[in-house]
Amino acid sequence: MKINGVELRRVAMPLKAPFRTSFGVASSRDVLLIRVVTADAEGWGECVALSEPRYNAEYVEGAADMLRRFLIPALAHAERPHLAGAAFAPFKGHRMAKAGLETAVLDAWLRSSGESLAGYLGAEKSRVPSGVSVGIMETIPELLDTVEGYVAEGYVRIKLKIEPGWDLEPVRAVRERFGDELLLQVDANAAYSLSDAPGLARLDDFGLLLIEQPLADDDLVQHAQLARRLRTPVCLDESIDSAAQAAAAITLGACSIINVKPGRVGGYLEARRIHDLCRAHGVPVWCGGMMETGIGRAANVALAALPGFTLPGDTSGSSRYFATDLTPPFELAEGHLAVPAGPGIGVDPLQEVLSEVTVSTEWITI
Ligand code: OSB
Ligand code: MG
Repeated sequence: MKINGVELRRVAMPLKAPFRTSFGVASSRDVLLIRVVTADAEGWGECVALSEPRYNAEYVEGAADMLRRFLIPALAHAERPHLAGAAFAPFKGHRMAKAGLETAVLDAWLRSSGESLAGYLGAEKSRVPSGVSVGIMETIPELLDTVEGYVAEGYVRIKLKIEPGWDLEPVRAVRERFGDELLLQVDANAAYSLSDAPGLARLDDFGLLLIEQPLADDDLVQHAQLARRLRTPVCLDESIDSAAQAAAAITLGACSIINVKPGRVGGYLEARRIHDLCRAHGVPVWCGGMMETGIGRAANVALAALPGFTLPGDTSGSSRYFATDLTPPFELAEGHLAVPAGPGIGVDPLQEVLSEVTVSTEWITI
């Protein structure tokens, strides 16, 4: 597969409402799209780095620099998707940049052979259950109204963002209002320390599915210590950036569930390795999200259809974040999203929407 060149495209997607986490608040999504052009197909990838390095070390402008300076030139030696990882390996880190480019190459390659990403990855489902991530709010009534809206839309699982001072009360209020049957979990984005263990143990009474990333990204040992002090299962997000790290976390007992985000781990092929590893160890996985547009969402939904994804993911409908998505919108049907079945990621950007939200484009010849 001869690659002619790669387009980097920055798009500005306004969010329907500000989204607050323990690491910051976002009111628009600054997205880097990657389009790989070959003689017989083109492929799309979405780099999920955020504008600022607050979730992890990557950020959009840094990813764009990494792509133009190192990763796109390295593609000259790796024009098949399964060779891209090896071509990128000499360059440390920057997994979100690598993932975006690898996905675009994979999409172009699959489109030229007519195979779907879901089929290629080994998906066994034609639809996946939808969970939704709910930001930190000013007040409990505001939170309850928001959750009520999502429950009415059919979301099958609610995730509450938490931080010190916004944890026990919101969880208690949501449990009281929506009952014990609601699948409920929390995500701290590394906002706590081990000395908060007694407070976090008070969440044990609420029957949560899991607590996601309570402690610092780089502290597997303390996560293992915390996990022994909680009945709520510990799930890792930020800490897991590779299959090797997933193996270490499982071995240490740092988590019993893993949130798989393809961008965070360097792409869909590494994400599948983590899936395979976790499945072999009986560790449930679910597909996380990074507020993707339809481009990234399509690929996430394909991954979430693999058999080891036994918990609902943050695979929400397009309308969770965007009034107008870049692709035909993903919409919930009985709390599920349909897995795209067309070639590659199975969706195309709507040209009119795309040009409206595009901030800049850059063409890099290989
Ligand atoms: O920690 O899972 C996270 C969004 C941005 C960065 C990190 C996270 C999130 C979410 C929302 O929780 C996921 C989504 O709905 O796409
Ligand atoms: Mg998370």
